[in-house]
Amino acid sequence: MTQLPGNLQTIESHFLDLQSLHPGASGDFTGLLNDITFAAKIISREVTKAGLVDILGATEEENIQGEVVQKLDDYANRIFLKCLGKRGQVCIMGSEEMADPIFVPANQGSGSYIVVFDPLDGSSNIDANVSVSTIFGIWRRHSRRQHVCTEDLLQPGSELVGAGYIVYGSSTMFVYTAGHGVHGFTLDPSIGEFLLSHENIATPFQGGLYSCNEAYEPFWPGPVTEMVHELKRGRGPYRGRMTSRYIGSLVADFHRNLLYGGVYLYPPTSDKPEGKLRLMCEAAPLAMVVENAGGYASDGRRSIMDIAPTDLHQRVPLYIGSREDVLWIEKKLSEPDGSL
Ligand code: AHM
Ligand code: MG
Repeated sequence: MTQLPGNLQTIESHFLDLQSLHPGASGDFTGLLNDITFAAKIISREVTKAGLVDILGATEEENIQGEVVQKLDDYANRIFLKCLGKRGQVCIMGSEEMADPIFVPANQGSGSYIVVFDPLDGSSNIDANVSVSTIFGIWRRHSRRQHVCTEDLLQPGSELVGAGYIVYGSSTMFVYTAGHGVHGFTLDPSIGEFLLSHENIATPFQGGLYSCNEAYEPFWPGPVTEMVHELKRGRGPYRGRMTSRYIGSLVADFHRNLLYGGVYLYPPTSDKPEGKLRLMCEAAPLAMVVENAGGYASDGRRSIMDIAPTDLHQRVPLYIGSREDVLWIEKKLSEPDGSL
């Protein structure tokens, strides 16, 4: 007997299903997710043809983090700014590529949403055809004042109303959560649609993968080194032999561990006591994703979701992935002789 194929669902129809869970919703949030999807398709098109056109290489300009901006970073940033909030849903946009947030003037709409994004994370991998990604977090504006300000922007991860990422890899995947599960969509480039491919992603409670840049071990705090050694010796929550996997592209590492189980860590080092990754545009959105998939994210002492940012570009140490693994790491690092 011929088997009927499963239902095909586009990402847009998934967003509409989400909206129907909130009777009375204005449609602004749905519109915003659609705008992000549209930006993702354009960026995906450029990333996948990057090897064909003369777009590779650096612009020679430095971003706020002091890193050389790759042309595709710059392009992805501009696409995001162009696509977001066209319908006036957004009041503040913050990007890893821009020193200052953009406050939308009150006379150009009174949007309820704040979007912070890393338009193209892992850009050092572009020339080697390794996966790169976009990360985004969406917060709701709480104040009623006429003009938005920094206070509206600086919210902890626990206040996120939506978050996700787009990974431009062997295929382009859009993964998001709005608090009702984590769902993944794969882009079918022939029809230009993201189709539901990974419904309700649940990450294993423990995993056999750990991902970190081990070249930094001599510069880690002693307790981090000890904890990683224990993990390798099988003294962590996972009972089997651990395996190391590190691409050096955050979302690619995170996404693999989300599906297979394991932990990604970017601890502090003596030269970077705050770590490298950014709280608002990288750590907090991924923390929301992992928590909605049953995992956990910590800075080594507390949940990433609980950290109130004081700056858009604030950095944070990150331990993220399978719940039991990250809780074990947090416990190890908070033992009396394990303090960071
Ligand atoms: P970026 O935002 O400048 O691209 O840097 C973030 C990237 C992450 O994708 C990756 O996990 C990390 O930096 C790798 O850093 P390192 O080379 O120090 O291991
Ligand atoms: Mg980044």
